[in-house]
Amino acid sequence: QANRADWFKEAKFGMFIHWGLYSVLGGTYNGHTLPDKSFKNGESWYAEWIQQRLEVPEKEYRALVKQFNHVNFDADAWIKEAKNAGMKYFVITSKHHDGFALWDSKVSTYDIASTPYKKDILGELAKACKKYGLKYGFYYSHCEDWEHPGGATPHWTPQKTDAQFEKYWREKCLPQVTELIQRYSPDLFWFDTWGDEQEKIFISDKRRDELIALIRKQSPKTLINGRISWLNPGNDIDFLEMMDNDYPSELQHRPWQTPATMVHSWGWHAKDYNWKTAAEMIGYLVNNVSKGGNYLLNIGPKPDGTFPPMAIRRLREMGAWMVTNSDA
Ligand code: FUL
Repeated sequence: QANRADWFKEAKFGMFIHWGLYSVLGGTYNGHTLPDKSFKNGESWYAEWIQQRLEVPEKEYRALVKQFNHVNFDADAWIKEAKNAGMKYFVITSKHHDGFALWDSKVSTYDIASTPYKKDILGELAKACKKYGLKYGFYYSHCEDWEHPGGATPHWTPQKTDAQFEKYWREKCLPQVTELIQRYSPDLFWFDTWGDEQEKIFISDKRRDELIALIRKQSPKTLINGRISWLNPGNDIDFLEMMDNDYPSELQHRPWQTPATMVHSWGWHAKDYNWKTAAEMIGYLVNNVSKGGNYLLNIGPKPDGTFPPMAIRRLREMGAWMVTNSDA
């Protein structure tokens, strides 16, 4: 009997995209640049975390909406690069932790419709994926949301109450996930928690199961990842994000992938010089595939909508390796 995750098990290689308001800042705010490696207690000060890490005042961060104007965005060009690199699926940040929606959301004005660039980015990408035969899905930050007054924020900031979070959950999270399903019919959701204390309270088993049930009911084909609740994913998830074998053994027979990025940050960082070579990344890919897993490789597009040339070069090198090493 066909299983909804069959395609995922065969896919092996996918493209991940982190793109949002943070891309406009490119890792630098007010003369301060985020490091391109982990520092202080091994923490990663990623470019997509700039609002929190460099304490950008809310008003200023919101003002980036008016600067998010990616005149050179070309969905076809992105997906063609993915296809030529040998990738079989595509995952993009529909909403990262900052709370900004990359589609025209009816439940929030903090969205693409408020930017000068009003095109339906997710719709164009979904269309291109269909054209090139890639599956597609959305990263959606369901726990952290730095815009809604009830959304979770990092542990070093004042915490919300459970009642506040509940309001966020009903007003923004659940309706937005529904919008994404109804409008774009995604093949997967990539939810994001990372296993801290706060998550145990906010993403209770009850809320986790409510979100899963909502998706299963509306779209039985859509896969759900284990990071819907890092500490307690439950039994009804489809695949795991594996970084260092950190799941209980009873879950380890699930399909899995490693999310990885070409530099240190996931979102665009103009001064992140930590590019991995194509050869290194092929090594990671082969290592995963040899153990039955997938490799989801991330690119942080520039604010104008193009891929950094360094990323394109690596995608093409990997694609060339695929051609010379496949039996097709
Ligand atoms: C993490 C996030 O905090 C990072 O910003 C990034 O999205 C990574 C893939 O997952 O949990």
